Amino acid sequence: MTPNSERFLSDLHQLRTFGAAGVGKGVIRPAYSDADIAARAWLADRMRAAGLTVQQDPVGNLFGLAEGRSLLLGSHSDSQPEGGWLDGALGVIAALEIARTCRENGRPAVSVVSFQDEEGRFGVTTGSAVWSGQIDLSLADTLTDHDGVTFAEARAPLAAGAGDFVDPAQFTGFVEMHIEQGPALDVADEQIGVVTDIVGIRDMRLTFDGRQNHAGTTPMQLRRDAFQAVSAFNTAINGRFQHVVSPRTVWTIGHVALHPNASSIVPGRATFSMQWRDGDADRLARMEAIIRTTAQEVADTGGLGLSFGPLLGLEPVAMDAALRTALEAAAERVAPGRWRAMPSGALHDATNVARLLPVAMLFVPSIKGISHAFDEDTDEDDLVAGLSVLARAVTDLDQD
Ligand code: HGY
Ligand code: MN
Ligand code: MN
Ligand code: MN
Repeated sequence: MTPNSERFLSDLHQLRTFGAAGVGKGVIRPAYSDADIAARAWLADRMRAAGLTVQQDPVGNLFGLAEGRSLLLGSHSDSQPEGGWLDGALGVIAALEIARTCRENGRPAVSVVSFQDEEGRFGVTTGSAVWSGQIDLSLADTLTDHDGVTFAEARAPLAAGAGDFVDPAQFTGFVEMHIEQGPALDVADEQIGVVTDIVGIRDMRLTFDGRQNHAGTTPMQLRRDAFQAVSAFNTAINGRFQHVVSPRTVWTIGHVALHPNASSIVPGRATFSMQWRDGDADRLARMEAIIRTTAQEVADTGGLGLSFGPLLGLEPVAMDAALRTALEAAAERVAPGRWRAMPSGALHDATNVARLLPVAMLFVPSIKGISHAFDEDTDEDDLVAGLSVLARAVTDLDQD
């Protein structure tokens, strides 16, 4: 079975026209934006043209279903607020091409999915988290984005015309192809990564409430400055984490909202995101304790109020041994000596789907290791190598 690499690349480039940023190949296609909805309508048409039955569920996860029991392939087609053209899109379009090729060859049955809000406008991998039961829909509906829009409000226009949640019992397993989003494969000039396990994540919003006041007349010692609290907190946790972390542990304050955010006003409130990731759930818990204690100390010292948003998270997961073996065998045939087994430091829908089905993932290189940025890219040869590995693995699994 040989997938059509020209058709695959053509569809991949067509998908990036939805929300094209006008900077390189970058896209702006956050979950439920007009660009995301338009891209999903186009994808649904492509699924139908491939002979699949389209079903969109109440949160906007888009499935193209084969008849009977099938392997599920896919990823997500929403992007970060500033994203690349391949993060998620690659796995969805590769799935579409494999499903199409399989139908043309008469077998095996392959279904396709594009999960919604993988990039966490509202939570962490929200669409697949709801589908898999990782979080209840009633809880997800209360989550807000950074502008205060709720998940319930964002999905309402889609939910009106949606079908039911797709029954996972019809799938035999899930395989997600993705870009690596880090430098390992590119630096080693390798073409394929077969994922061993995916890190765990914790994500929480914190708010310091101080006293909004005049920036010229308020003496420094009388201030209760919410930004100074964020700054002190950041310095303190960087020090305290050193006793707990491993070289692979990461943490990020990626979003800060100051109120009222003006040069001549001592900020009265600061709400910020705190995210941390590691392969060891105990370490994630120790970091959480440091975060909570440190934030409280900073608040008490500066006379500020402190509140915590809901703690969102996903546990570390290992990939299914049999699916992984199939990907490794296929990788060795397509790219002999130019592949490796490796962990994933990025989160993926596969983490949630692992609650329901055997899952596995394969990576292709990211040039210079760049992702979640407009200049994310991958060599065409590597994109096609990844597609070939996926096709071979799907064929081999069918023969087992
Ligand atoms: O942040 C992540 O790891 C994923 O791309 N959402
Ligand atoms: Mn992704
Ligand atoms: Mn991403
Ligand atoms: Mn290369």
